[in-house]
Amino acid sequence: MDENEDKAWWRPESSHGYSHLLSAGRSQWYLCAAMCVTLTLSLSLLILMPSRLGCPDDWSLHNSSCYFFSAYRASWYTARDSCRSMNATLLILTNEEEWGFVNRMSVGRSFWLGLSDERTGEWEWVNGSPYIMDPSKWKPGQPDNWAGHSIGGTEDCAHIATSGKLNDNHCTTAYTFICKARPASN
Ligand SMILES: [Ca+2]
Repeated sequence: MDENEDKAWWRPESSHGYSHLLSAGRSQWYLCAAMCVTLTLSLSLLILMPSRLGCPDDWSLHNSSCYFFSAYRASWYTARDSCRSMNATLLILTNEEEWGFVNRMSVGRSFWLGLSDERTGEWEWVNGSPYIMDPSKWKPGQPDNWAGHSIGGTEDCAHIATSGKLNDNHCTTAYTFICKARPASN
């Protein structure tokens, strides 16, 4: 028996035994951590699940936006103000996909959208953002800013015509209209 062997009697475990204990402790810690993460995720899901995005009655939810297709007609100004009164904006289109959706939803009807050149002579969205002219979206020969209306003035507001293309018309013309809003959590 050498000196080292003699001192080994008080060790509760060999060095291999310690690592076994350490390894067991680590496993328990990992298990606890995994359970905590699972519990946290479960609670988060329970909290978040009921708060789904939703739109008011008579509005359509599409790609995280709410759309209101009015059943009544109004001038462009009244349409704009009506949308605002509902915490929405007269329709501002942001991409081709949205244009397709609105077109499908408005087949055979005329709707105002939030597009006008009345303020500056340049076409702009109702929130003041510039409109990039895309002739393919307009009826042939439009916008023509026609001045033959008996009420005077020209055509400064854009609507989606029954053909599914854009046309400019006198802003006081009565058309149905489309509002767009962010969905609310409910
Ligand atoms: Ca026109």
